[in-house]
Amino acid sequence: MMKEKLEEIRQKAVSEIEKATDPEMLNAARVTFLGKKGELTAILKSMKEVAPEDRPKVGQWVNDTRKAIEEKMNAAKEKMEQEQMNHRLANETIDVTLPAKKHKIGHRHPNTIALEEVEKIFVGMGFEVVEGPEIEKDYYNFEALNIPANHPAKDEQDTFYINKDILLRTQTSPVQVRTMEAQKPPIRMIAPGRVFRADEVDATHSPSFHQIEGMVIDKGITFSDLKGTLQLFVKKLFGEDTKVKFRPHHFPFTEPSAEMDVSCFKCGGKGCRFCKGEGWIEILGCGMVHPKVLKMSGIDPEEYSGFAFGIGLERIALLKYEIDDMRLLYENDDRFLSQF
Ligand code: 2NM
Repeated sequence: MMKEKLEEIRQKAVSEIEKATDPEMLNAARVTFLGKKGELTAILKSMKEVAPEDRPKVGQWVNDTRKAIEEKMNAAKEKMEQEQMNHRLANETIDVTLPAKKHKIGHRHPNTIALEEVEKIFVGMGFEVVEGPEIEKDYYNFEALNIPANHPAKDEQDTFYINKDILLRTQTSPVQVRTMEAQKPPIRMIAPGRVFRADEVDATHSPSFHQIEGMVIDKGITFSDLKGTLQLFVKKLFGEDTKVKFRPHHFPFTEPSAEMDVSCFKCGGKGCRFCKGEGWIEILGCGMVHPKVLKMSGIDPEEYSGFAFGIGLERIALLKYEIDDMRLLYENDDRFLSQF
């Protein structure tokens, strides 16, 4: 009677174990047949109903049944784990022969290449490179440069104001003013950096671009010094055959003022597509620092004189690399940048 019951339990257990397709089902079978509230434990608990002389025998049967079920269960578990491992081995293979990801090493931006070339030329002539704040006082950006309150450059349409006294600098000349205030002549400096104007983006304009301004102040500096210095500069930048031409112009901070053209380095001045048939290319603005500007910054115009100039960095980069659209310099397109 007991023996048949145990055999029935064993068969049910084996059948459950064989049906199990995952560890959860196997565990459920373990609870059902071997657990504390399981069927075998129930039999053990009913031993008191068995005649005392039969108890060792029945106890042995129960143990044999437990052992048989456990063995079956362990075998099933091992098989399941083996299958799982085989599945992972088949699916998680790594192709160690795949080429590695290439590390791409970048390089200087065309603006930076052009800037460093310009800096090298001026440093070679004894100029110091000086930087200053991009957020400036109205005083340094306009007033100290003899730009009157009603000047069109001061219009809100052209300048980004933080408040009425503070703005984003529209030129790097504030750096020259700060240097004049802080140092006694002789001063030979260039001030490269980012400047801001409220312009719409197009092929030749951007609200943020870069300038390199230069200034020399000493006793006896004349327009001849300006011409000689800038002539040498463009010869080094565009080639020994480069000629220069000065056209009268107006800036509030210089007097006299001029714009300087260079002979086209593509056609040598004959006129071509690059210089639009002109033979000349406008390159910078310059002039003798206005006596009022010197005086406002604490330099005696009776004792000292100086010249100054301003160049657009992007303009140099565009010319040098024959790029026809300024926007390309800012778009960060690797297909463009990798050419330089
Ligand atoms: C230009 C053109 C001409 C200039 C003047 C000064 C200063 F501070 F000395 F007055 N700095 N830069 C200057 C002169 C800038 O840019 C087209």
